[in-house]
Amino acid sequence: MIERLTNRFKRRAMAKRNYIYYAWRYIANAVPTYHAVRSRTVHRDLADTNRELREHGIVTGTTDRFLTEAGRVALGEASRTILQTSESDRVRAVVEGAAASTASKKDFLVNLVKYDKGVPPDDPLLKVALDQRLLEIVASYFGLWPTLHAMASWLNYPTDEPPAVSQLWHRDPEDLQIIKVFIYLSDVGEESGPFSYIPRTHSFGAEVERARQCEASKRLSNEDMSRVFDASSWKVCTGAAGTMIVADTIGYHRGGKPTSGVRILVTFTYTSATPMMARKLRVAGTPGWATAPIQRFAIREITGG
Ligand SMILES: O=C(O)CCC(=O)C(=O)O
Repeated sequence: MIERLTNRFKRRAMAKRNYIYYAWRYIANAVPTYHAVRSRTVHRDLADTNRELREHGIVTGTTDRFLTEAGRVALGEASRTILQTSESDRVRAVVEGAAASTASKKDFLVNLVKYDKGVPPDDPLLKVALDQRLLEIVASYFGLWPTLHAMASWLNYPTDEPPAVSQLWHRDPEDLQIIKVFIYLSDVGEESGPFSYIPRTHSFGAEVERARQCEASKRLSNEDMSRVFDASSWKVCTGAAGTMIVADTIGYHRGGKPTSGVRILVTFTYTSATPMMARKLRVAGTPGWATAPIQRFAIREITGG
């Protein structure tokens, strides 16, 4: 029922809170909304971050802005393994064109983590995705406790092909509101294919009406986009390794198309409890360390052997 309603807003931003939004938040997501309203937040220094995210649809910074100390330690552990994998023969062969990409439809990236048997419960990347500070930021943005929908690590490499799929400007389809987090594990300059975003084109953002001019096509080139939003208004997220981006990807964005070198990152997707696209994520066991209710909620129904 709720999917029938929310589907009308798939890949669209809402200008105002309408009855579909209220049904999504207060009826379909009554439980996570109740939790967000009733629970005490642990981190009390997030007002500026939450305000920036609400207003612009995107907030960037170093990891200490978004993660607890424990989350940063886990990120260090995860990135050591991921960076090692990025130098393996398998990955080099793909980057050098001697083997096919590991990502369906995206022959410009390699998946650096594989969770064929589910995410191990003690996986350091899971600890980052369930970091309590990060979850509280997402909960404040949604107004409900988030669900962890997906996690991945990518290496993007240059190709001779024109920009395709996520390399073109688009809105994401997973839910009425979505938060994607990107953490760069390599330095990302203009040539490395930085994540780019058009601020205020997320739901309730000040540019939603103007962005309607883009909605006739699912994906837009830079040229098409610059007719509506001048390139000077694009937020191009270059940054050193350790740069973190938190964005509502209903807002217009496009992904990395490196022209030289590679871009390595980890990414998490958060939705409500009633996404329009089913989550494929599984956790192969119960993470005993995830003791906070907001953490357990984010992975409810997907844990176990
Ligand atoms: O590769 C990126 O920077 C962003 C990818 C993207 O567009 C997405 O995950 O929706």
